[in-house]
Amino acid sequence: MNSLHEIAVHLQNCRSVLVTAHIMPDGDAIGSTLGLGLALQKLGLTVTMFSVDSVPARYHFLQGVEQIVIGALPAASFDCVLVLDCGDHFRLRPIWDNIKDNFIINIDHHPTNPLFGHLNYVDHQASATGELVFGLLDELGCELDHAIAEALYVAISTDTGSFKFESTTAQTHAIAGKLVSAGVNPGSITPVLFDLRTPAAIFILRQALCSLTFSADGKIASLALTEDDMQKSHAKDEDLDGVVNYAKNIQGVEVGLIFREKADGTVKVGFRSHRVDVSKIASSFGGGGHVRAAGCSLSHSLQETMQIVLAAVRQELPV
Ligand SMILES: [Mn+2]
Repeated sequence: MNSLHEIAVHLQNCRSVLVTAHIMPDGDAIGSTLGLGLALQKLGLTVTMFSVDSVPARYHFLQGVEQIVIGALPAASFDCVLVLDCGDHFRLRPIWDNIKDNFIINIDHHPTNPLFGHLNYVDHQASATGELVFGLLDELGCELDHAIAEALYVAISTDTGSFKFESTTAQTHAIAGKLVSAGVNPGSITPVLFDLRTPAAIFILRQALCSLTFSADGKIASLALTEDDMQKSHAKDEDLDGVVNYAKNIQGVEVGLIFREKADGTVKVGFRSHRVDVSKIASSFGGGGHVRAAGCSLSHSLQETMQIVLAAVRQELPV
């Protein structure tokens, strides 16, 4: 493992960089990409910010977000590729073959990260990759402006569920404090990030709640959505953000699950837990994540996937 200082020194010798994060980006992926990308631009580098999948609408207010190139990787050469918030290189699957021969810098906070970069900085104590980007900007001597601060604030506040997850530390709040000092207004951003819902998100939430089932004496709560449910609700993947928490937050539940049948025949599974290490369970199915929030995809029918995953979760329940 390397230090942020080593990464900063390396970047000072780069001229053209690609900054990217995982597929189906969340607030940490977008905020970290944008925060670091804008900062490196300020330091005079030629920066391409890239995301395989589109930026969820709730992050469109961020300044500079329109600079993030979506979908097809530009045919340019880069001195290095900064990969942010990717628990493993599979989370960059659609472009990995095109970037893997570049010099890769891997900055992440997932405990399952196998250190796939040439330089790696993985700190699973950090609440968000945004915290690590903040540390890197400090090493680079980059002054925060409003756009950078807002991007990093979005990264950190979304990955901590608005500073309420256990991953939130004194350091998290100290960094957030500095971002507020740099001009971020939590009172105007937080409702946009956490409260505002599209009609489609409410329709798919209703559908998800109708599918609620319990197993293991009420210790596991599952939600299941078919592709048909998604289409009828006109819901996009981003409309499912946080829906799994309705299962997790039921009294007596140890593990909340959401099963989402996808058009390609796979079933995506989201895990949330209070005590159980769900990253271990997700990893056993080729996925990954954090101890209390993880995910994986299986190539079985919805019913079969539910049986397989529920059996695995039952094994891990506290006695
Ligand atoms: Mn993250």
